[in-house]
Amino acid sequence: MEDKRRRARVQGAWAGPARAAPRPAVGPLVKSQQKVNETQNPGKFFEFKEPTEMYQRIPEPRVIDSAGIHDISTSPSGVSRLRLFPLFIETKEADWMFEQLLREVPWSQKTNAGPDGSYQEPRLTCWFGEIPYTYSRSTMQANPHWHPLLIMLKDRIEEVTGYSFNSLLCNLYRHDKDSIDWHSDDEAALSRNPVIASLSFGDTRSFQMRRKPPPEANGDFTYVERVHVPLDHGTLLIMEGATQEDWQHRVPKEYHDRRPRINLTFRTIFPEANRVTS
Ligand SMILES: O=C(O)CCC(=O)C(=O)O
Repeated sequence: MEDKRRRARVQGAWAGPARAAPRPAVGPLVKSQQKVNETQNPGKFFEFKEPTEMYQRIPEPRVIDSAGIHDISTSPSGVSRLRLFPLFIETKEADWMFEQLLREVPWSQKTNAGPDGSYQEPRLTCWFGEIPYTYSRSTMQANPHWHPLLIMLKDRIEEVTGYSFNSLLCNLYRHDKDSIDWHSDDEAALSRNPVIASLSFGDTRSFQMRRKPPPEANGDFTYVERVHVPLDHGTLLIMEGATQEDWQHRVPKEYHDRRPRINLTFRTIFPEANRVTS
């Protein structure tokens, strides 16, 4: 037993079988043996090194699912603000509205121009408004033929929020693999600090936001703040202030089955001549 204890003291763990011959003094033995082992088994011995870089934590996303005003950031561009109205449209009413929009909106698949050529959007869309809307280097032509239900919804949102809108981009996510990638609604036609009213029907999808990184991050989004908003049947989300300047958003593909979802984003488009460019 005494021999076992001695070996434990020397090496910090039980060593090999006891040897009959006496050993030299403990200190030098440890050092010289460690040296041999380090060269024979590189990487097996723990060596403390001062960290050369600051440890940076990847923040957990903030989940916003309660009614009210949520200021998600403040910067020199201003406050980025979300307003959430769960059950803005009561469920029974939302049910028939969803069915009607699914059937009667003239949905189509838009083709955009990307750096690697043209691609079809992984969702269906429809544009309503007197002014054409261009994003991802492809234009949706003016379409003044508003569906009466959409006019009714626009009026309701305007009444409650006090904002007014002249255009609407409708998105139909047919299933879990339909999505919209990271972007900001920051086209010049929307002017500065646009207010976007986003009304959802159908299956719940995760609306995800990430803050744009500071210039020194060189476009690396790893450590930026994130916000997740589950958008369910009848929920209204208003994005305002610096939200489009300071944040991006997306609706990612899902790994589990999702039934169809319709999202209506009411916006104000400014004619070319009146755009605020700063
Ligand atoms: O479907 C959504 O909730 C988001 C739609 C969107 O990001 C957009 O139309 O720009």
